Amino acid sequence: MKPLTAVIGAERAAGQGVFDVLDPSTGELLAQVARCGAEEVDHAVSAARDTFESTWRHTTAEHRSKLIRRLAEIVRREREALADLESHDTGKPISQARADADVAARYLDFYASAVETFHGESLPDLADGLVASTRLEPLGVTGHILPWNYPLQMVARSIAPALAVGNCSVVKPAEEAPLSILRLAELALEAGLPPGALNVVPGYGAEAGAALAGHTGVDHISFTGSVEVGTLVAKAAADNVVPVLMELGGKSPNIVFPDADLDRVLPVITKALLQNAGQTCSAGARLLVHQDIHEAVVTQLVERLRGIRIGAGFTDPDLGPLISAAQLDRVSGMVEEAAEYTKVVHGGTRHVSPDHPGGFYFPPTVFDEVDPGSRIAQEEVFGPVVAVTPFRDVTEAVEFTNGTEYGLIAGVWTQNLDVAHHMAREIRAGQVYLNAYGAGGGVELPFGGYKKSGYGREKGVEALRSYSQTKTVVLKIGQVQG
Ligand code: TXE
Repeated sequence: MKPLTAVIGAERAAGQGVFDVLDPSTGELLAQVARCGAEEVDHAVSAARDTFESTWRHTTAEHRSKLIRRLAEIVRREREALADLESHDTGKPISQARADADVAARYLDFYASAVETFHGESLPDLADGLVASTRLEPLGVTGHILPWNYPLQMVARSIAPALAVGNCSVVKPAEEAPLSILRLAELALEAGLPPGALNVVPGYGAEAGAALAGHTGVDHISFTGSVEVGTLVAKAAADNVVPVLMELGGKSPNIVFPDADLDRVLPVITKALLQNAGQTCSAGARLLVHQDIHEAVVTQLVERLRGIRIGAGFTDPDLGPLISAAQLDRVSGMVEEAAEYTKVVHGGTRHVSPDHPGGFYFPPTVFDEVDPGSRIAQEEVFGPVVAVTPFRDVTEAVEFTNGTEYGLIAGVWTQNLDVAHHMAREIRAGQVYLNAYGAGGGVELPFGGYKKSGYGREKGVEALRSYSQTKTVVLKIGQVQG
C-alpha cells in the first residue's frame, strides 16, 4: 500500500513515517498516510505565506471567485468518488456522504458568489472635512484544525470563505479521517488555485495539530472539535495573539410542546438521532417533551428505531458505525454508566455486525425520564444516544433547554406563535429552529455556539467577516478656494 502524502505548495510531501487509517465499517486498514509534525507544518505555513504575499493577496475577488467556482464544478464531477472515499473513511452511509459532497460544492459556490459583493463601507462627510472608507482585507495565513465527523463538508465550509477573501490556508485533518481532505487539496491544484493556497498536513493532534496551533507564522486558527482540545488550541494561539474561531460540542435539544404536529416531529427527531451515527455537533441529543404527550412520543420514537437497519456505511444503512474503537469504548462506557441510574427504553449495548464483526457499531439508544442535571443529560456522548426528559410548562422548557454548559442549536415544536417566539428569544444557542431541526446543508445560515459550544461564526456571509479584518482609510479634504 503506497502511503498518501501531505500536500504542501506544489509538493507531495512525506512525513515522519506514516499512520494507519481504518475503515470503521470493517475495522480493516484503509490507507496509510504521511505523519506530519512540526517540520512539515512549518513548510506548509511558509508555502502559504509565500503564495499569499507573492500572488493571492494581489488578486481580485472576481479572479478568486472564478477559481473557487471551478473547484466546485470539479467536486461535483468527482461526487461519486469523493462520497465513496468519505463513506469508507468515516463509516457514514454512502447517501449521507453523497449529500456531504453536494454541500461541499455548495459552500464553494456560495462563497465564490458572496465574495463578489463583499465590500467595505463608505463614510462620507464626517466632521473636520474627513471622508473615510473601510477595506476588508484577508488575515494572511489561516490554520484550520478539523474533526473526523464531516471532513469534506467542514473543509469546504472553512477554506471556501478563507480563500475567497484572499487568505492562504493550512489544514490539519483529523487522523481518523483525512482522505477526502487530501483529495480536495489535489483537486484545488487541478482547478488552478496557485500551489500554496491550500496546504494539507495530516497527522496526530499532539504533533501536527499542536504545531499549527502554536505557529508564529499563522494569523488565524479555526478549530472544530472537543472543548478540551479547543481550550489547548486557544491557549497556544493566545501566546502569539492569534485569534481563534471555535466550533465545539453541543447537547442540543428538540423541545416538543403538546400542540406539536407529531407526524412532522417524529421523522425529524429520528433523523437528528441517527444522522452520522449521532456524531454531529448539532445532533439531537436531548428530547424535551411536554408531560401530556411524553409517553406517546417515546413510544412512537422507539417503534421507528426498531425498524432501522444497522450496517456498513458503503451498504447505505440507516445507521453506520462509530468512527473508531476508541469512540465505541467512549460511547459504550457513557451509556453503561447512565444505565445504572436511568431507564433505557431502547438499545444500550454494543451491536455486533454478523457481516463485519470488526466494525465499530453501536445501536440507537433511548434513555427515558432522564434527570436534566444527570451526566447523560449534560455531557456530549457523540453517538446515537438521546436523553428524553418530560417538562411541565414553558418556564421549565426554557430552564431545561438552557441548563447545560453548551448552546449550539435547538428545535422548538409548537403551533403556538407566542410560545415559538418566546422560546426563540429565551434560548441561549447559536441557531433556533421553529418546527424544524438543523438545516443540514444550510450554507447560508450563520452557525456557531453560545457558552461552551464555542465562539465566532462559520457559514453564511458572516464567515467572510470571520476570515477578514477591517482597515479604515481616512482622507482629509482641504478647503477649496475660488
Ligand atoms: O476530538 P479532538 P476527538 C467532540 C465529541 C467527541 C470528542 C472527542 O464529543 O466525542 O470531541 O473527539 C486535533 N493540538 N467532538 O478526540 O481531539 C485532532 O487531531 C491541536 C465534537 O476526535 O478535539 C483533530 O484534528 N490539535 C466535534 C481535532 O483536533 C489537536 C467534532 C479534533 O479532535 C490536539 C469532533 C492538540 N493538542 C469531536 N489534539 C464537533 N464540534 O463537531 C487533537 N487535535
